[in-house]
Parts: sequence; structure tokens; C-alpha cells
Amino acid sequence: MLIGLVGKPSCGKSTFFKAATLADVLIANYPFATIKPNHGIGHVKIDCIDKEFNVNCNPSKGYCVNHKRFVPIELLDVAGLVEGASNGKGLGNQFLDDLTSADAFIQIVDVSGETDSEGKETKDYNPISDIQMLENELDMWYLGILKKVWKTFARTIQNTKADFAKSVAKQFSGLKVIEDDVKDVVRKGNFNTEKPNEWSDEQLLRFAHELRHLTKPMVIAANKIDKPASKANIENLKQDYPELMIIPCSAEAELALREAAKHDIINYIPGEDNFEIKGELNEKQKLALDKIKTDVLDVYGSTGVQEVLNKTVFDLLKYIAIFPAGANKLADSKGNILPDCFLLPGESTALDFAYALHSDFGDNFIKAIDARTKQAVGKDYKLKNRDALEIMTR
Ligand SMILES: Nc1nc2c(ncn2[C@@H]2O[C@H](COP(=O)(O)OP(=O)(O)OP(=O)(O)O)[C@@H](O)[C@H]2O)c(=O)[nH]1
Ligand SMILES: [Mg+2]
Repeated sequence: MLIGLVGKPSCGKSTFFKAATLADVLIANYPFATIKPNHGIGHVKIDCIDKEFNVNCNPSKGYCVNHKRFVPIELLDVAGLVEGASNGKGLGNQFLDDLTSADAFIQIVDVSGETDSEGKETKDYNPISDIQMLENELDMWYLGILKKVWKTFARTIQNTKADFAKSVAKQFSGLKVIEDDVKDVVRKGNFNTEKPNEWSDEQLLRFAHELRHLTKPMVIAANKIDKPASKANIENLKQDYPELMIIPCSAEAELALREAAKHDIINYIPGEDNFEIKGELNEKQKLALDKIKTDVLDVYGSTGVQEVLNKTVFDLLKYIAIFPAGANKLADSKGNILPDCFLLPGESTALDFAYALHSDFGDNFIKAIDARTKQAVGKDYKLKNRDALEIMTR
């Protein structure tokens, strides 16, 4: 699972990334602070099943606090994108190629109105056009990728009478394009798949747009909610983009809380609406934490960063979390209880899960046992979120 953080310069991508990963990255109040991409591990948060079994788990990856399990996902923070990037403005859009294999994007939008379209400091800026700008630039990026090979590709399809959807999915599998996506796009857009060689530039752009839309679904992280103008700007965004998932957040507040927790100043579980002060605070720390409490947590119920990650994985991508678990014992051979948790597409079956564990498990699958009910299920059993299963093999 790879999720890309995209947005205009200075919207807070690196701050969001650092809050989610605690990796050491540059955060700065000038545009194009990030040049090389930052790759790191963040987490989605689920109710661990260890509570139901009256045990405490020992995750091999991620961690668990108070029966809240944090399951790792990969995050990528890239440079800022500006209007005209496809023509080389700013840092261009070549750097997006690091994101071709991303499953989804989180678009960070600075809703404070304090940075302009290029990320420079300003006042009373209306962020409404930022989303449109970014989507256009992403479309132009996809168009560029398609155009590089389209002529030869389209001619070959036409000459060999190859299946259009299959060929496109194969050619662009690196972008996570699958056959069904292509069929969907073709059906909706009425594209002539017999003669792709004759498509106009406008048609190819429309195709790029639809394909990008499907293969890089996106949530909006409406960032900097700790600033005064943010609330009204979010309402406007929601009105203008009713079809988008818009989640308020303050990356800066989340980063401050996670760092304070790391330094043992507070107890804080990401995504919660409160924290507990542990040690002696100096006046500055006290003020900063008070401000986070009153301006962010009390108003929005959390900093929103964890919610953005969870909604991306579970609501937008519709993934589910599955635990490998022995029907009779929850520990692995080393005595670790429920060490693993897998994120799988929502449509997955028991057999898909077996293959996710190991191809041998898939090849030799007999049945799966539900660790809760001890009932056996077959290969076509449709997995449910937080299922705990043992795979029985030949
Ligand atoms: N008030 C407030 N400021 C924030 C928040 N998130 C980020 N910032 C500030 O916004 C500025 C830009 O943050 P970065 O994380 O470097 O932004 P970026 O999107 O990575 O910028 P580029 O790498 O230049 O594209 C910094 O001064 C941050 O401290 C937030 O939630 N609230
Ligand atoms: Mg950055």
C-alpha cells in the first residue's frame, strides 16, 4: 500500500509526512523546500482483535496501544506542484513519476488562506482553485505518460486488432491500471477503441483524465485548521466539491503532539481527542499544548491526520484488515501473539488471503478456520474487516 502526498508548495505535505512517520525531513515556510521525495512508514489505526481474545498482541510490524492497532502503510512526500508544471514551471512534474505505483493520493490543501497559488505567503487567499489546478496538472502528467507511447501503441492495437482494454492495462500496469478500469472509462467516455490511432488530442486528454481519476483516487486533507480563516474556507470547499472526501486537519498540531509524546512530555494516542500531560512543562510548551487543545482538538475532535490516513485506506480504497490467527492458539512459533495484520482489498476471499500470506498457502489451500467461531470456510469466503483466520493446507 503506497499513498502519495501531493499539493501546491508550502501546503504542509512534509509536515503531514513528518507527523505521520516521525521521519526527519525538511519543513520550511518557503516554496519548494522539498526537492527529492521522502519515503516513510505511517500507520492506519484499527480496533485490535486482541481485546476480544483477552490477550495483548505483539505486532511484528507497527504497534498496539490500549488495543488500538497501528498497521503500517507506505507514504511518499514529493515536491510542490504549481500551475504550468507540465510545461516545466516550478520543479515540473517529472518527480511525480515516483508516484506512478501509488494506490491513492492525499491532496494536502492549505485552507488557511495564508499561501498563494505558488505557496508564497499572502493574506485572504481563496484556496478553492487549488484543487482544480492540482487535478489539471495531474491530468497533464498522465497525458504525458500516455503520449510518450500512444502513437506506436495505438497503431499496434489497430493493426493486430488486439483487445483494447487488455492492451491498455498491460501497457500501463505500472500506473496500477487494470482492465476493468479501462472498460469503465471507455464505456463512460464513448471512446472508439477500434481506432485509437485516430483520437484527437482532446480525446486523449479526456481519456488521461478519466484514467487518472480511477487509478489515483484522492482525498482532500484540508490542512492548517489551527488558523482562523480555515473553518469558513472548508465550508466553501465542501460546497464546491460535494463529491470529494474533505477531511479537516492540522499537520502541525499532530506533529507537535507526536513529538511531545516521543519525548515523554505527554501521553497521546494518534487520532484521539485528548492528551495527558506527564512531566513538568515550561511556559512555552504549556501555551502551545493549550492552543492545540482549544483551537484544534476541542473544535474538530482530533488533529485529523489519523482520520485522513484511515479514510484513505478504509473508505476511499475500501481495504479491510485481516489477522492470521491459529484456530487454537494466537501465538506464532516464537510465542508472539497476533504478530501480523494484513491490509487487503475489500473484495478479497479466503483464497486471496492465503496467497497474500504465501503462494504455497494459496496453491495448497484446503480451507480456512475462523479463529473466533472455529468454523471452517471455503476458498470463496468473502473476508470481513477484522477477520481472524487460519489457513489449512495440503
Ligand atoms: N499553522 C499551521 N502551519 C502549518 C501546518 N502544516 C504545515 N504548516 C507550515 O506550513 C509551512 C510549509 O510546510 P511544509 O510541510 O514544508 O510544506 P510542503 O507542502 O512540504 O512544501 P514544499 O516542500 O515546499 O512543497 C511550514 O512553515 C509549516 O510549519 C498546520 O497544520 N498549521
Ligand atoms: Mg515539502
